[in-house]
Amino acid sequence: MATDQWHVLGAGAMGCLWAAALQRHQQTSTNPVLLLRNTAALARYPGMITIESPGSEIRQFNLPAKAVTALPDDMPAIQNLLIACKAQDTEPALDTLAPWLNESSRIVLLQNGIRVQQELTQRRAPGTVFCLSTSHGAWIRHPFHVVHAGIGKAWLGLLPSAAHDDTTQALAIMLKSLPFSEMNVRADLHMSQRLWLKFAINCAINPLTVVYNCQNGALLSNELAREHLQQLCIEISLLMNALPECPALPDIWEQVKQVAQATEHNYSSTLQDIRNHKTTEIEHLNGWLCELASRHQLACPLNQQLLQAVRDRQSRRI
Ligand code: KPL
Repeated sequence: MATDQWHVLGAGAMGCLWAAALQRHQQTSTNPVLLLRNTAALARYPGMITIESPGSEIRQFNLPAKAVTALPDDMPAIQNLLIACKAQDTEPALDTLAPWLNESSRIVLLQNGIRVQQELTQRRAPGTVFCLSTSHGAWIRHPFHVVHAGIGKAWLGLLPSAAHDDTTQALAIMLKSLPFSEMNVRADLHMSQRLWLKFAINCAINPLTVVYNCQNGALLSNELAREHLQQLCIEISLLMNALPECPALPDIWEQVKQVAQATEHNYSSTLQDIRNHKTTEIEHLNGWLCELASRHQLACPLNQQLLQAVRDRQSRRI
């Protein structure tokens, strides 16, 4: 059996992008298998993924796919699983996949937030849960057809886990298995800090793009939104400084300004979900931050208001 067989869970923009890159990376080995939500999703799968990169031709990748809900009992254990579904869908999907996961199955998480990453790191065997944080920009033109709009970078790391001290070696092995060159993946030995910072940035940008119904850059150019963003960054910094589990982070307002500028034409993933009538990851962003704040009796009025505003928009599905 090939040692580097990959399964990719989730066929959104990131799932398709990484599945295609894995296939190119593993030309001489086994094709990655796309894991789809159910048999209805499988029936809609055209048998290939299409990737469109500005300035280069459209490429198609024939990848096998299976429905998570109809995997054969005798399927061998999954060796490597890249999870590209939303944060809130991860644990239910892993429960369904449990019969095909064993102690040595390696999991790579691509979600926004930090809660799922922390929980799985604690729950699964040491050194088997990896986190990927990426600045690649991609969106779905049609189902299974992705536009790779922004060529970015990706960072791979593990969160600290008491029983595992061989992080560097585990990372080096995993890095080789991923399409490190094509997707600009590099190892990060301080993944906790990177994920907390990304979490802080997402808690600032994502809900406000919903409230102002705008691209990321407009949060800086619209005076009212900019003032709101700055106040929110102050609250988030105070919270992050007070949370004992959060590592020291650089200035949140400066970091948020840089990301909003660099992604000025992007619609945040939360606003895209709202516009597409999908459930957002807000419970894993401001929802989780408010939960941590309440555990430590810290006030977070701005985060609470924004959480409620996104929940309202989500429940109205307009
Ligand atoms: O990660 C993002 C998201 O939209 O979820 C940002 C960094 C805000 C870019 O759009």
